[in-house]
Amino acid sequence: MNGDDFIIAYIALGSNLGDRKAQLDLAIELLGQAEGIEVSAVSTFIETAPVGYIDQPDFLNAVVELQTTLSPYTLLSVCNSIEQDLKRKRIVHWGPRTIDLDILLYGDLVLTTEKLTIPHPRMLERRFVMQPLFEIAPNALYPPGKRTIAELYRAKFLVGF
Ligand code: GSY
Repeated sequence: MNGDDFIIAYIALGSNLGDRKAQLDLAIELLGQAEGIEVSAVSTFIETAPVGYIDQPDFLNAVVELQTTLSPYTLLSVCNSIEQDLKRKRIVHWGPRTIDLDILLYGDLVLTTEKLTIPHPRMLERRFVMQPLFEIAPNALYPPGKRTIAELYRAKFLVGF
């Protein structure tokens, strides 16, 4: 990536069908190959029980840190294209699978539109997001209040810390 004007963004990834690790690996590789994106950190992949609709297989979840010159909407398009690419390949290669890529944070941007909400509206309540995010970015700031991810993670998930 050329130029110095990049934004640090965080993306959550989750897969719960097929070869989950291969799908996360491929999604991260495709993110890194996209014009205007450099992957600067990758969390541990963690196995998590489904949240919300619980009658489905366990997930493999991760969070990546990006340095990007893309706008939030272009970054969303890249994420959606990678999801679609991986879902299409399913038919040919590996059997059923799914992958989700969600933008969590994009610098200090706060955005609420029909298409995109940043920070991600449910990230703070999701351990499968906050744990890997805390691992790679404890000092990242959650806008607009600007508490750190470490503070928010500990307050919600490490009671008594
Ligand atoms: O986009 C989130 C997809 N998802 C997940 C997930 O990634 N992990 C876990 N543990 N539960 C989930 N429920 C949904 S929906």
